[in-house]
Amino acid sequence: MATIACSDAGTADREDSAATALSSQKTSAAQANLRNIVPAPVSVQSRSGQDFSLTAHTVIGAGACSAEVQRVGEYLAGLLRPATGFALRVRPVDATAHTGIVLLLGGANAQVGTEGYELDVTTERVILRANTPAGLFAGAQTLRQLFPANIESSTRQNGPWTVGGGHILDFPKFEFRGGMLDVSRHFFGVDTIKHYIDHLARYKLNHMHLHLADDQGWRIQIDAYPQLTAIGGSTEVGGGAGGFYTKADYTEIVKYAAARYITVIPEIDMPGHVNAALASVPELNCNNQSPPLYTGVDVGFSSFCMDDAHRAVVSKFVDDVVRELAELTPGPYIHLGGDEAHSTPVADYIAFEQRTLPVVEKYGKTAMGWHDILKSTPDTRTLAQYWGTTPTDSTVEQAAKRGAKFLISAANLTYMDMKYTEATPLGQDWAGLIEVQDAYNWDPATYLTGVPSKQVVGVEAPLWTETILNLANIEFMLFPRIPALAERVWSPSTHTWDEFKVRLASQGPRWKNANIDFYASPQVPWP
Ligand code: NGO
Repeated sequence: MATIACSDAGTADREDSAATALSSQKTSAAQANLRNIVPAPVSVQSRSGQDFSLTAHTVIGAGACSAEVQRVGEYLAGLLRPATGFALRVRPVDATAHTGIVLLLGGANAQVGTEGYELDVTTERVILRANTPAGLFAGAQTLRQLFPANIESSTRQNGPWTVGGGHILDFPKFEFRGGMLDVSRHFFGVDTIKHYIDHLARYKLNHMHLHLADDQGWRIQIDAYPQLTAIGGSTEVGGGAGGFYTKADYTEIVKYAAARYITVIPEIDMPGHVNAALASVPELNCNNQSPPLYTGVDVGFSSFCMDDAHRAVVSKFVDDVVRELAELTPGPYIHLGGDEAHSTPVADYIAFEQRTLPVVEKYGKTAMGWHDILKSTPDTRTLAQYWGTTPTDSTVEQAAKRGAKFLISAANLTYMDMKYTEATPLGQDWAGLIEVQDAYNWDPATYLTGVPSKQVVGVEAPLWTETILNLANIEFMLFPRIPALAERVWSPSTHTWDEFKVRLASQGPRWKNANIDFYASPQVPWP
């Protein structure tokens, strides 16, 4: 009988990986999966003759020690049940369990830190060890990839459900690994967001940034200004019905993400990109009159009123919005946009940011902004998100000297709304075409001129949605580029495109089985 168990003790006898014969000449299909993991683990060693099989008698046990470990066990069981058709009950088992899949909190190699894990596969059992539940969750994503590709199917498939024997030690290179979805240009309901979260989780990304307000739509309930959603949430690019998240919807999203160890970052873009707010709240306009709603795709034409007479009303608006957002946000960050404020005079922009970014700190959060905010020389707690298209930017270099930290979203490498080629149907091309090899072939640690790697927190892949209408469109733009970026931000930089593209190819059948739409790039040797 196989079980998934959990334990705080972490004292289950360790397979001594150094002493075990690890190299395998014989390659079973199960062993092949060990070499096909994306993002590539820090170290993978296979053990011939040690494959593990999940069977109909498998019982999954977890949780006497920690409700959270039990939950990770349930999550893993939930991934494995549909295709196997096995019941996979999750129940408590102690650390000496000698069969099954065992989740152990504690006792992992210290190297794995707070998000990594160790996975040991032998004929008898699979042991997943981590120092945190987040690490166990990451390990569960790896284990998922060790099963045959039809494990991803939502209907019962034929086994055998065999995992290659071996040992994996793994942990991320960067602490911030994220994706952004623009829900303003087109609105996406809670169910679509949950799929998006699952796609990020699959590749061990740990932040989801939601671009909640722009010229075309305001998408989050703010009690102090109900008209923001009633008016500002009522349309989108192309004039569709738009929509918005109630606080209950948003809380549901945050909870769903948290269960996948993903931190949600809300963004309200300001002082430009604010037409939806201006259309909803007349007092934010210098003439106290609202402009019409906007359903086009231009940028840079809107601004909060910056004159002295409106300073108090704009400041109160910002304070109310940030306060309510902070209340909805367990994570550390509130993002205040700040990009392309072409209709705000520069001096006013700088003064606005100097007043506004500290409001985020007043409510106990850390401010984030597009790197345009660096013009206002914010304090070094503020996280700047770099979205330029070249590695060299003098404002960035100066800020780096002052100690600023950066999140890299270089538009020509990480923008998921850029087309793959001129021929691909969706997306834009203002920052260039991004084929999957382009998304892969760079190193975030050394990318920005004058920014030492210790000042780079990680990478985020934004998906702007001027041309993106639904989940299938979202998936087509993410796959296969999001796994490429995930590897850049998780794995050691030693991996090469020629080797990665083979691993990436092995993911294709998984997406097909999971009904995930993707761009079948000719650069990848799909099976
Ligand atoms: C820019 C612009 C967005 C667009 C996006 C489209 C930033 C930070 N501001 O990126 O408003 O939607 O390009 O690619």
